[in-house]
Amino acid sequence: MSNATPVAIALGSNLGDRDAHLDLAVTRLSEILNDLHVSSRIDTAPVDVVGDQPRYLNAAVVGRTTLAPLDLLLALQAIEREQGRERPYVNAPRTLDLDLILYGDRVVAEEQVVVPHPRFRERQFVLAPLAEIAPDLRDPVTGLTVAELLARLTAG
Ligand code: PH2
Ligand code: MG
Ligand code: MG
Repeated sequence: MSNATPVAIALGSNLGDRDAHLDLAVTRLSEILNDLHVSSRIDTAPVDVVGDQPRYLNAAVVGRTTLAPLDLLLALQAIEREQGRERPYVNAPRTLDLDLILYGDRVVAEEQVVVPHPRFRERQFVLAPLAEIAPDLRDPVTGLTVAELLARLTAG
């Protein structure tokens, strides 16, 4: 559906069979998004976490949706739960994390939905895979493309 909104989603896993969790996520995302493009996977050191945590497997997808932002978010959370996601504390190790990064050019700051993701501009583990599949996608807040955000981050 070409009039659907382009969205970007970041995937992360650092608990259990990381590849299997991302495989399932991609299968489910292909069921709810049109025109899905999937990045390669990168093994990354944990960022902003307390204590010793396993390394992450990160990836990104872009696709198109007619779901409203909150409905998309609820769908992502249902996929996380299907993979046994638990939330014992902030940034705890997780089987699967699906973060809504961009929803077209919409800027939403509501209690349940915040998009663009507030920290994605500082996160190489989000920008690098996203730049591989959608370098020209634009952040509505800074006006910069994903490729420009990544260049800015790696230059700084
Ligand atoms: N996710 C976090 C916190 N830290 N570090 C890496 N490398 N990859 C992540 O996906 C990640 C993280 C919170 O969601
Ligand atoms: Mg996250
Ligand atoms: Mg999350």
